[in-house]
Amino acid sequence: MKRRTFLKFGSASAAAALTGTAGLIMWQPRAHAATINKEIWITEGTITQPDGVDVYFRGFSGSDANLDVPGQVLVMAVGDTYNLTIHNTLNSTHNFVVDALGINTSVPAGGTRSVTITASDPGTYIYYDNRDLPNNRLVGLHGALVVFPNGADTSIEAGRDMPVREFVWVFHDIDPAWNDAIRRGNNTPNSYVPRYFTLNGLNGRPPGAPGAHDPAVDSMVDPRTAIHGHLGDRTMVRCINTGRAQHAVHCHGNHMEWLSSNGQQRDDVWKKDIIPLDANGGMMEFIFPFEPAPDAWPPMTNATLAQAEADGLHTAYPMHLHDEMTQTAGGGLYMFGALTDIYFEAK
Ligand SMILES: [Cu+2]
Repeated sequence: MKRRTFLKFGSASAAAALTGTAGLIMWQPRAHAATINKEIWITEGTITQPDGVDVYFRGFSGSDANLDVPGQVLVMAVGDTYNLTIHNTLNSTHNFVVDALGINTSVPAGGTRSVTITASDPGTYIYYDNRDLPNNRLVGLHGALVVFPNGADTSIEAGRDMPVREFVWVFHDIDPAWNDAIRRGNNTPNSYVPRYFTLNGLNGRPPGAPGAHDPAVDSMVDPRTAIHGHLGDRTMVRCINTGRAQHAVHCHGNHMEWLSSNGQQRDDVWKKDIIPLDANGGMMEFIFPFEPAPDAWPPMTNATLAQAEADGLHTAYPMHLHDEMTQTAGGGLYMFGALTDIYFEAK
C-alpha cells in the first residue's frame, strides 16, 4: 500500500502534535530487561516559522497525522530489546540509521520495515536518515535515542549518580531554501544560510511577542525544554545538534558540569559557563546542579525562593547560545532563536 501524507501545521498545532515526544525523560531504574515495541511514521508537511513563513519538513513522527521535528525520543536500557516498526508514508525511500549501534535500515516508499535496537553502552545517540546526506537529516528526519544503564543500576555513565531529572535538547538550524529544494527534488543551493534556529523544534518568543509564554510555541516555557528544579535537584541535559551550525551553549545561574562530548566521557568534569556543541551530529551532556546562584542577592535559599513566589515573581535564568546569529529568526528577529529558561523553585 502506498499513500502520501502531507501535513500543514501552524506553530501551535505542530507543537501540540509534538507534546510529549521530545525533551523531558521519565525513567525509573528496573531490575529486568524489557522488550519494547514502538511504531513511528515518516511524514512530511510544513511548519509555520516565527516570521509567518511556512517551511517544508519531513519527520519521524508519532502517528501518520503528526509531523514531529525532531522525531520522538526513543528511550531504552542496556539489555532491552527495542523493536521499532517504521512506516514510510512518503513516495521516496528513507533510511533509519544509528551510526554508533551499526543500525542502517532502508524503508521503501509506502513501505514498512522493522528494526531491532540493542545497546551495550548507556548514553545519548542520534538517529537520522543518511540518504542524500545531509539533506534528509536537515529537512527534519532526525531524533534522539537515550540508553540508560541496565538493571537496577542507579549510576549513570561511569558511576555518576542518577540525576533528579533529565532533558533532551535537540538543536537544529534551517535554511528554508534548502528545505524547499529538497521538497522539489532539486539540488540544494551552493551556500547554506540558516534563517531559523530551534530547540526541540521551537524558538524563543520575547515578552510581548505573539506566542510569548505559550508552551505550544515558546521554547522558553515549553515543558519539554524549560528546566524547573529545587535547590539541589541535579538535572542532566543531553544536547544533540542535527544542524550545520556549531554552537556555544551558555547557561546563567549556575555553571554547567561538563560530562561528555560526542560520546566521549570527560576524565575531569569541568564547571563551565559555555560548552561547545559541534555541528552535524555533535553531542554534549552536562549537569545543571541547581546550586544557589552565586550572583543572587539576598543569598539564594529555599526561603528566599518561597518569598519571591509569594510576591508573584519567578526566579529564572536563561540558557542561550553564544553564537548570536542563533538568537534570531528570519534574518533578524531578535530573541526568536534557540533559547530557554531555567527556573529555581521553592520546595
Ligand atoms: Cu547570557
